[in-house]
Amino acid sequence: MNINSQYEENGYFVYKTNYAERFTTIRKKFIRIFNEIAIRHNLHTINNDTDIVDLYGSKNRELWVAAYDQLRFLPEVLELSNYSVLLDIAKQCGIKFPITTNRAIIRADMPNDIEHDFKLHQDYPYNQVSFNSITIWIPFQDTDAKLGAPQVIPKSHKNGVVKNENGIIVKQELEKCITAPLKLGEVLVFSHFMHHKSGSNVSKDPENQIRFSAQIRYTDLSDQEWAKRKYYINIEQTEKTRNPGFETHFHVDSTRCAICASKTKV
Ligand SMILES: O=C(O)CCC(=O)C(=O)O
Repeated sequence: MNINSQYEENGYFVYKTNYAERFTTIRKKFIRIFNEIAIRHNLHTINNDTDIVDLYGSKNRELWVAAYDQLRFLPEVLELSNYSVLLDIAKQCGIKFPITTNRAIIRADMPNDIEHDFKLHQDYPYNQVSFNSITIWIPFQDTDAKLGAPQVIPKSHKNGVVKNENGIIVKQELEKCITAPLKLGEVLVFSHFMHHKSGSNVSKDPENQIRFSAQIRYTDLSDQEWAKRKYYINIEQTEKTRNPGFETHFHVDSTRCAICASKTKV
């Protein structure tokens, strides 16, 4: 199966990029950001994951939060969405005129911190952009089930937006979830309609305790259906707007989409 048919059939696929070295460099820079704030507050230097975990568990949690908030603004992070391989993936998923849906999101999932796990959801309700939009989930280290590899429900992208409460799917069919472990350099690509959730980070590996990841989202300015909605973006995230007021369905290309073609007015 080529990427395109795998994607259309399952709603997701894993892609091996040649960016492992770049991702390692970015991870090291993340650690440097935590170090920078620590030494400026006369704390011990931060050299590794264990030091960051210690800061997180200390009375200086607010410094952890301040450093975390800066990760997404690193120039190296801002340029991720312009990586040629990622843009090529977007093209292979039918996105002809890629634009980022929002700024890159960086997660730093700490061990045994389930409070921030994202329950089963679809990305579409959160932005409501073109139906062919994709998310590229990038790990900055090997990410197995113990480190909280993402969980997906294959083929769950085929029915448009399903009923949700504040974005979280009402019918939680967790038994259908499979884990998508990723090696450094691999990325997980999925449709905005695919049902997915966080895996829990229960890592005990001192070298690899924090699950650093980026989520890059591409949407398609050339998508006819979205253009007709005047490039609507659901910026106001209320429960009301997370259940779209229009019919939704997965398509790779609105000009080839039978459902879009059958509608005179979207
Ligand atoms: O990284 C995670 O654990 C969840 C992220 C996610 O599901 C999302 O951003 O849509």
